[in-house]
Amino acid sequence: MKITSARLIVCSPDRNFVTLRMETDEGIYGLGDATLNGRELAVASYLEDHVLPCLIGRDASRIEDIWQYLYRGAYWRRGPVTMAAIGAVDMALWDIKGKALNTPLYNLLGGASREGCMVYTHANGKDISETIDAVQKEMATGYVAVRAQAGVPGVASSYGVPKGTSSYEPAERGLPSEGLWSTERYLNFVPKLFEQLRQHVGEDVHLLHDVHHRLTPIEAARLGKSLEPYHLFWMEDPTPAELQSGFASIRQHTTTPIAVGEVFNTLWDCKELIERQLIDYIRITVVHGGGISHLRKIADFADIYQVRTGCHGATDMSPITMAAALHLGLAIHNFGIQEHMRHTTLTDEVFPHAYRFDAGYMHPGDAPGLGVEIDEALAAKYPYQRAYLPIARKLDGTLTDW
Ligand code: EZ4
Ligand code: CO
Repeated sequence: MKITSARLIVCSPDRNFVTLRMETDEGIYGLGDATLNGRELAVASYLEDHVLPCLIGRDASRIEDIWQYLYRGAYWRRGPVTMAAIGAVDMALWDIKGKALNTPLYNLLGGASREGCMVYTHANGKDISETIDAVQKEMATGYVAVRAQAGVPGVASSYGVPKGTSSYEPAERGLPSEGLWSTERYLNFVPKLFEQLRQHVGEDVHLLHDVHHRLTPIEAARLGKSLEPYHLFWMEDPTPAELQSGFASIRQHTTTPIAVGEVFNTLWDCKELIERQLIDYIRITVVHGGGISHLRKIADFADIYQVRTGCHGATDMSPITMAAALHLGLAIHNFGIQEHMRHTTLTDEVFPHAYRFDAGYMHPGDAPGLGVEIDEALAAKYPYQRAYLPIARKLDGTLTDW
């Protein structure tokens, strides 16, 4: 089965998505997600100008060989743009293989290891009481795990808290906005948030929290320690992870589980973190981690060290990545949890999909391949719009890590 053509669909149904569509001479096509939040067109160009021309005429069944060809053959390795492009090609090829064999992707990855993938969603509020309401609302919808973020008193526009009344979306259209940050106020506030939360929602629901790389290791250690009474499912991205050994000091001080990796793109970004058992959950996901083929390798490596997966699943992972993550999550032994930030109705209409949510768990469905389509006519009505993640500065103007 030969690849006959491949093209990109760039659209913005409420937010930007870059989608690869690959056709074969047997009439089977595959879809891949290539969305890199705030840098979308760089990946589109990488694919269109440098990758897709090399793929025409190649055997679509040789997924591993094409992966190695793109990773090793480019000479320039790794990085989010490169790995998102490889990820899109890899997803499309797995989609084609599933359709060719008439079976859902999870079946090709070893079959289901569980009935469904536990997911967590987001609850955000401008203060503690709004956040408690938001967590209770998500629990009522059926979620058994919820990430809680609240506005920090004295810190304008805190991470994860929507401006106005619209639902939270990490990217904002136009040029990047700049918010303020105070580590001192944050560290004093967060334990109060979770103390109140546990009082109101009880002990059973899993609570998670995202620090978004804004602390030093010793500050993160203090936070983890102060949150121990409220037994979080995890503390996410406590400190920037370029320095992997930095996590050792967090580990020495706290039993709060640690999740990291949504900005990683290969195993090499987390090798030491996993090998030294400095983390509990690895958050790298299919699109940004070089596709299903590479993520499977990371998950298998992590399994040896009792590290489980907790794939990034914010709205910038298109429904194609969401499906891929659910197929992988259903199949691998060391699945931990999957992030599920619901897409807007319009996004779901552009990407009709077989995956479904039921009582806190998600299933990828049994359609052949990934089980996601794209309505190109609808997508065409929503062209790309420039958008960025916001930037934050400390009270004295210093740029934060995020
Ligand atoms: O900043 O998806 O856990 N989720 C997050 C998100 C990420 C964006 C990055 O594109 O941290 O808000
Ligand atoms: Co995060």
